[in-house]
Amino acid sequence: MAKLLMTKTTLGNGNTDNQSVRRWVEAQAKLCQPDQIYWCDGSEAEKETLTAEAVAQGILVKLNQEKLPGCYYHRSNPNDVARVEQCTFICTPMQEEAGPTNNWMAPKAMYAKLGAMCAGAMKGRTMYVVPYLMGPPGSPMTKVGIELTDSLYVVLSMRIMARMGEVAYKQLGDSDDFNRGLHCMLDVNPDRRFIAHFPHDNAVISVGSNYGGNVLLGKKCLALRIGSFLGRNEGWMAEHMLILGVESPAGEKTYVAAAFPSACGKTNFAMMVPPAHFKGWKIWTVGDDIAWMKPGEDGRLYAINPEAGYFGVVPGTNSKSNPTAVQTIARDTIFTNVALTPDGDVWWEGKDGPVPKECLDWRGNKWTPDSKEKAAHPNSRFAAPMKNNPMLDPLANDPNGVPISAIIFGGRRADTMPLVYQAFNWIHGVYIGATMGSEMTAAAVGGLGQVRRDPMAMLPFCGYDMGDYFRHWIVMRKLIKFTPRIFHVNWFRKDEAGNFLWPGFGENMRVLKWIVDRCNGRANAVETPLGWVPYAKDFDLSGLADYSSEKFDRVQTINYDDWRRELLQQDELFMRIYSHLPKELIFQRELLVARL
Ligand code: OXD
Ligand code: MN
Repeated sequence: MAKLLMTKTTLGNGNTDNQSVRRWVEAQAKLCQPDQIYWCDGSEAEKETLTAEAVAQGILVKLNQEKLPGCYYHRSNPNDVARVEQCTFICTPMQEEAGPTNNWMAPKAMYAKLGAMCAGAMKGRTMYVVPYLMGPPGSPMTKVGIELTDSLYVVLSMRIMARMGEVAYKQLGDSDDFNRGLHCMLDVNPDRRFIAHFPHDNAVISVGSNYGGNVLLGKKCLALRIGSFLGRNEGWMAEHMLILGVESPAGEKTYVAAAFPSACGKTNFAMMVPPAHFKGWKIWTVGDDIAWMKPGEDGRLYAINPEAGYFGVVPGTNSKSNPTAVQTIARDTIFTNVALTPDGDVWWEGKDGPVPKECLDWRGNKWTPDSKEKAAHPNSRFAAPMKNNPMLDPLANDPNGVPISAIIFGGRRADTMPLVYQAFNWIHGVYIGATMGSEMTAAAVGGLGQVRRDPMAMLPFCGYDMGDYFRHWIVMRKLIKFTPRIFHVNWFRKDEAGNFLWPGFGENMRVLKWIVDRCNGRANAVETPLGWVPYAKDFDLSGLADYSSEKFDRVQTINYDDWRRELLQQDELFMRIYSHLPKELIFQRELLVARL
């Protein structure tokens, strides 16, 4: 292969003849002025070299390899621990295209602003060229991205989260259709932090952060914000959804996609282990965060998981909440912002086993059980390869994806929302998704605990106007012959004393079974103003200790006062996005009011 015509020292074995890639990298290097350019090839040897380098530089700490083979630890700057929506911009030529729920700046102005910040920003540093795929190799749905970054932590995380290296150049060939991602850490200063998307150029520039959601550019930036924009233009859907396969004892497989806001249990749900009572049932994981869905030739909706790893919230992960994750993160994992024990192990609130007598907290300060602060940051994360998942679906790497029978929307709601109900039809389901609300979590900075509208869990991730996005959902109906059934769930409803009305975790299998049975024409349901719901007698509660059918009725109650308030809150979103809001959704609202 021809040597790269770089003016800088070039390192690494990654190489490409693709002229568009080479010209673009050259131009960015001219701007950022790194001392050297490292072309990643994605090999195991490279992983070893770069990991050793990261350890030598103090970016990673090698964990106890006997307990945690292949695992490393990273501490981020304490000002940089979550996504920052106020610093996230959609830069379309017209503000109207980005819509009222996105921050906007004209592309020219943003390129100029960030260009000035990036100028010379990599002096004395290395620019890593990270080619990657979102999606299985060879899939017509797969997209190529190239991320240029001065963060070794990003390089090593990207190779877990995406299919990274030569495989991307192979898929790209001599095309210039790749996402151009530039990441400069700068001084990791919140005042100089921007995550800017240029959907018309298929480009992203991220500066001033080193937190996963802001800087692993394949994930939220390409797979969701740019992806949703591309999907609208190209006739497919990019969604903030897990994908799982439910296998019955008879071997019947039903695939389900589910949208919950960040840190509301998508990873746990995607890796659920059915309780003992569900003998012979299995849950297989396809993905835990993102689904790209496209109508197939047979008229069904097919989904791929564009990612290759899991970037999950650590606290609360244990063998009750997610035994599959416990196995998945036992090796080859990068832990960020958890606590570090004296024997080179990691710890977090809610981990199995004893609380350590002493450790270093996520900031590196001494921590004991008497400390007032949490040892692990509430948004501390693991980055683990999906191939470690013992329940990885055999079709997770299938270029054709998996056929989706049900779509589930859900939020974290202490009141109002029943455990489960089913939409009357697709358009009603779009309304249910569009009006979703959830209590805010630590995955994003600000507003903890407040209910905010988070349509389809895409509020922070939709790369264009939210009303147009709803329109796209409605248009997709015409392209899918066998539409998935749509459901809403809420695992988090509480009674007046603040106790959860549903046990959650593995017991969510009971809800999933009803959903799967509905899709396969087997379960009864009764019509309510909200949609179809199960009667206690049609819902499997057997073997669930201390759970009466009265309690089930309570978790399913429709409280009319709550719903009046809910409708007013939903209106706030609809008013905000009114100019592009499809009229169909206003009719759906009227119908709901009439039914209530
Ligand atoms: C995530 C998020 O990291 O949604 O997946 O914040
Ligand atoms: Mn997410």
